[in-house]
Order: sequence, then C-alpha cells, then structure tokens
Amino acid sequence: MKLYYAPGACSLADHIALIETGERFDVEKVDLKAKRTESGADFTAINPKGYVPALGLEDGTVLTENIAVLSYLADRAGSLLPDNGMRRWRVLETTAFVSTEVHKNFKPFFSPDADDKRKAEARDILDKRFAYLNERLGDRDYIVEDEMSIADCYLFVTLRWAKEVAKISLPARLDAYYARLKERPSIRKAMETEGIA
Ligand SMILES: N[C@@H](CCC(=O)N[C@@H](CS)C(=O)NCC(=O)O)C(=O)O
Repeated sequence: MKLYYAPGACSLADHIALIETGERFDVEKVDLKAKRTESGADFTAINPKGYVPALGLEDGTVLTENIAVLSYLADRAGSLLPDNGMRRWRVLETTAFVSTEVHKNFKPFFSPDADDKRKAEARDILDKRFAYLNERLGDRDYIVEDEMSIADCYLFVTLRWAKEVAKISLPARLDAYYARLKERPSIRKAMETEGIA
C-alpha cells in the first residue's frame, strides 16, 4: 500500500492509522500546489480530485476520502474500528463529525483569500465543536469509549491545526488529550516522517 500525503494535512490521520495497525506501507509526499508527487508523477492522474489522502492498493486501485480510507485501513487490519456493535457506529459517527463539522471549518485558515471576518466566524463554530468534544471526552483517554480508534487519529490532526494554525485555545481536557496523543509512538513516528515533529 502507498499513502499519498502532504505534511500535516488530513492524510496524517491515515499515516497514524497505518502505523497503529502494523501494516507494511510506503508513503509519497505530494506538492498540493503543483499537483506533483515527490517522484515527479502527476498527482491528478492518481487522484483526479487533486487532494490527499489517496491510498494506492496492491492491485492498482486508488481509494480516496478520509472516512473511507480510515475505515478501509481499520477493517483490513481488524483494529481501530470494531466489526460490529454500537461502538462501530459511534466511531463512525465521531469520525464523520470530525470530517464534516471540524475539519471543514478550518478551510478559511488554509485559504489565502479568507479575510479575518471569515476566520473569526470559523473560530466561533470551532469553539462550539471543541466544547462538545471536550464534554464527550470526559475523563477518558480516547474520544469513543476506552480504546484508540480512527476517530482519535483524525481528531488529533484537527487539534494540531487548532493549536498550530488557527491559534485556538482548546478546552482543558481536550488539550490534555492532545498532549498525551502527541507523545504516542505511532503519532511521533508519523510526524517525524512528515517532517513536522
Ligand atoms: N473530502 C476530502 C477532503 C480532503 C482534504 O481536505 N484534503 C486537503 C488537505 S487536508 C487537500 O489535499 N487540499 C488540497 C486541495 O484541495 O487542493 C476528504 O475527506 O478526504
């Protein structure tokens, strides 16, 4: 398998998940502006949508969209997402929340033409989303019940953007959760490989 990634982008969630599952994999960096991979390939020929993550499979299939890629990796390895039972749906519910309600609201912080008003509006929404997640987390170590899941892999990435890019101060429990995850070996390794440790 090969993960196409950009340093610190949402593909970091898949990178962490790949390390967590113990799968053998390669990574290739993508220049998202030039739409070129590190080896000089045209990235739009790999993913016509032009964004990461993209996961190249052994048979040449390319899988895209973070929720699909994360779920695929988890099901393939039999970890980070239970096979059945309500916990599976809670993990997917939370992963979808991170994608559509958290990730998407960071758009103004990555868009060169977003003005301060748009950023302030996005910050207000993100504050509400993080307050909800802080309550959901409670005193637990992981965002869904007591086990690491794909939702944690993805949430970590957005909390990093909150701190490093949007300069949002996180509620206390979520902040401590971020600090704990940052020291997790899989996350340290993924960040080192991407050159953002
Ligand atoms: N709908 C996609 C969105 C992925 C996405 O937002 N990727 C960003 C990085 S976090 C990207 O590659 N942006 C570059 C671009 O759109 O040109 C998903 O959920 O996987």
